[in-house]
Amino acid sequence: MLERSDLAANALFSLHDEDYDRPFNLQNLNADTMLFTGGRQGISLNGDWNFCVDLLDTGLRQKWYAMAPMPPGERGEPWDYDPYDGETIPVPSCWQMQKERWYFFEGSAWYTRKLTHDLTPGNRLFLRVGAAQYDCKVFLNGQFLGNHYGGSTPFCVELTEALTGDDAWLMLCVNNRRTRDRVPMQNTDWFNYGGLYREVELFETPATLVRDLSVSLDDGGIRVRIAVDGPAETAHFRVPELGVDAVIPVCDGLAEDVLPATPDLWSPETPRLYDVTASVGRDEVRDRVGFRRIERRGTQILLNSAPLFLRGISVHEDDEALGKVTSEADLRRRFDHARELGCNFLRLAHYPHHEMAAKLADEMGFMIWAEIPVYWAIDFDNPATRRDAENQLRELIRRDRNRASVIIWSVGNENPDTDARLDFMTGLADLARAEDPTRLTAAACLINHETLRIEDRLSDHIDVIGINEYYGWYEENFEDLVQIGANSRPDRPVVISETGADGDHTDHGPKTGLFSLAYQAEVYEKQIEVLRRLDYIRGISPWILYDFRVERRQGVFQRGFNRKGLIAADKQTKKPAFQILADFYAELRGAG
Ligand code: GCB
Repeated sequence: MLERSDLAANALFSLHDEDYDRPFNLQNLNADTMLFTGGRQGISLNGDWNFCVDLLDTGLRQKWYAMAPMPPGERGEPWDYDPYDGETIPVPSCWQMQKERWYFFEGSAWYTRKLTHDLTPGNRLFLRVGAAQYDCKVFLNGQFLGNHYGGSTPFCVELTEALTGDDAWLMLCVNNRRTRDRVPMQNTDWFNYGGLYREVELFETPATLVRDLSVSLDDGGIRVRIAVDGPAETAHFRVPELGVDAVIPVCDGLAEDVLPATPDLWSPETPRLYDVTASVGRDEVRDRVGFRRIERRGTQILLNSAPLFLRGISVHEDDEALGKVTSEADLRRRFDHARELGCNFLRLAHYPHHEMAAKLADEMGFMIWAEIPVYWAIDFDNPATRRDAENQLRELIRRDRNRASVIIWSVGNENPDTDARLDFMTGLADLARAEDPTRLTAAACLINHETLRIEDRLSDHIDVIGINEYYGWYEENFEDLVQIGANSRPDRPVVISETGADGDHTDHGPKTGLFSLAYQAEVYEKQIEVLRRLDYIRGISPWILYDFRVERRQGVFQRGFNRKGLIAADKQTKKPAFQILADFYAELRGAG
């Protein structure tokens, strides 16, 4: 803070304090503080917030969050930033997409807005941030309430106690710097957007509330688990269409039971959903849930006991104009394109996508591979990094585990096979199973292109082995794919989690050879020809539905984009390879 009494000394101290971040990096806003928000009436905090980028972290050093609103004329000291005036930014948004001068900005940025909420006495108030890339520190009226790590999962913080007086000011400091200890680390093949890029909301609840609700199919019927915050003797659970209406005792904050019921099963062909309600005292939450069984048996993946081939497509959360900001219309267009391709499956790469994605997939009948960004190099030896990855996985699972569409939790992508990585990632696979025993685990594993084998010790610890192979692009001989199967003899299902080639559809694009649309189409044709002979493959999710923005692709045909999309970054222009894959999937559907 710009201490009136001793400004010069404080300024000097703050310049020399390299541990300024430590008190603000508690990561106490985590999976354990999440709030189930289904059916709750939120109060949107979307819209314009005061905004300032802060490359040098001056705000944390000087304590900008502690500067109470004051007219400029009354200030006894020079402020280096005025949180209550000046530039604004819309929430949700990625700052890169707002102003050209923020395009490559990586660092902290301050978001400030006034809260005018009339809290009913005895009630509680929670702030929920849909996602903030990557570290988000929360201050209310100058008081630090905690921070959250991880750029793609939601978090909640209770404001009740700190909400004093009529003029409450909320300040969030969001930092997207790429650092060695984060997940992902410095290097990725997608753009490092920054900011509050998903919805920000307030939720008011009674003193005793449903903290969490999980519902799944069980042998005896429906398993329900209600986590209760506050004193309560019983919880009430209902699925009217199934005649389920149960009062369940609460013991140590948990109400758990298996209730007899025989729901119609969810599948992509019949995406049947049921309304469920859980209440405790005056608090009630709701969800729409599908019931289905997903298993691996030998080398097969079974949905509701029937073997399955995953006709998939990979997709990033990226938009030419909006960056990572997603809307329902954008997601519906995505699923419409997937339907046009003939897909029954999407890989949501390489981090948790907007929660609406799995909700729409539930409704529209698509299966989903959901993933956390344990991508390429990660500081696998660092216990703090491991805690962060585990928390991101927990948050993803707790957010989406009522979604029938989600069949796979993937714990990582193309990581080097070291002892530290094996320990880290088997830990994640175990955690996924412990949090949610009803789904399959997966990862994109490694192929040794010299010995032509799947060679990755992690593959023994997950249910589905993903392989990313780029024959025709990074590798040459398509026939190797046949050999890889013969040499590896996998004992569990293998899915080609990526394959593809770049195709530049613009006027700059070449007519033949690498980066031409013709070449991309040819790669798809050859892939498909070989695929017909691969009996060890249980599904594919080619790379990728849309071209996407990325810093590391600066070739003449890339110009800041990965152009392996079947559709260009405008999300309209289809490349010829689109139809080739669509024809193949039509053929598979006919055969299946
Ligand atoms: C991969 C990565 C993916 C890249 C892709 C590519 O193997 O998993 O993130 O974007 O290759 O285009 O090189």
